[in-house]
Amino acid sequence: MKTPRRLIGALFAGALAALLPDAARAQGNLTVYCSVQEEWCRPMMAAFERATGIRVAMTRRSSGETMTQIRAEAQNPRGDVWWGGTGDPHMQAAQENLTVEYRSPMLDQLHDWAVSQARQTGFRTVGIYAGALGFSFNATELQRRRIAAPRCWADIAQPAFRGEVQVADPNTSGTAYTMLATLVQLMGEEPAFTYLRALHRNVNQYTRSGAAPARAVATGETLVGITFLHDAVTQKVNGAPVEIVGPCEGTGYEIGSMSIIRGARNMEQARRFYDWALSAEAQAIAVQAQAYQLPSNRNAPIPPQAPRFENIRMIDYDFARWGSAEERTRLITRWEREVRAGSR
Ligand code: S7P
Repeated sequence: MKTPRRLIGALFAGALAALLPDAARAQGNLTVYCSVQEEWCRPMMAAFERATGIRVAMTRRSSGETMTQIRAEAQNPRGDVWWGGTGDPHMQAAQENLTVEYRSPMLDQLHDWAVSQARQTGFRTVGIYAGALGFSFNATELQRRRIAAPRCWADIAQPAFRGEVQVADPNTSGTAYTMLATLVQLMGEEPAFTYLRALHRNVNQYTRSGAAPARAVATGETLVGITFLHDAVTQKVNGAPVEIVGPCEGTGYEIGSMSIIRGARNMEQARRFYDWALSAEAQAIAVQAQAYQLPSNRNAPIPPQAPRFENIRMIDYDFARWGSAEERTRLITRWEREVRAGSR
């Protein structure tokens, strides 16, 4: 039996809940695995909580790491939505049946490239942003050392850059896998691996996270960093002496993606997040978080600082092939054996 005081308390709480707007009431929980930068993950989750009253538990990890985690948890899924990160591992997750089909009513607001990502996977993933790959360099340091500004992939594999290039590890990083698949498509597989072995001699560190080399360029810790160009833009906007290069030979790009995890415990909330994250309003949060990708919603504002594809020599990246489980595993294994294991 409830005591009168408890009863009054319960009645009061019930009356209060009835008066609150929908968004302010607890509407359940959601676990999101986030693979963009922490600075963007946090305001996204906070805005979703404010808009819906759904409480979000968020974990941030690189794309490859998140893919590995989802696979490891397949028998007992803990996450509901995987938001952000390069498209290739999302496509692999779809192929491995780790994610589920969802046809959001928001699809008709998206650019073709975002919907095509969805179609290719039987609607198990969808594009949320796009960004070109390239590199950046620290202009002050470069000038101090009297090295000519690199403009091409070929330049940064030259002896002048020995120990001066940083890039992530494709085992953990979607950015680094995008580089691997880009070079193979651009040069052909054998020449690409010859190039990667030459580049390896110049690499001072393979980082876990894809955007880390852009931060290292900004501080002068490394001369050159291979990243998505928008990650270098963030550093430049913050005043770092950084120059950004779309390589002269051409380059690849990512379609950053979102997927619902198979066995999600909070499926209804996962779908609400999915729909909301595809809205122009949610995608506009990127700029406030200094994320300068191209948004997938046609009505979302394009940040003026965003590197535009029409100004860069782009390859026709084959996402279906290079996002497949077989090719992704094969390329990374070959890179481990023939590049990473080699001496510098
Ligand atoms: O910073 C944003 C971003 O570059 O990070 C994502 C990336 O996959 C996460 O980093 P990893 O390379 O460490 O996986 C990109 O999707 C996104 O544009």
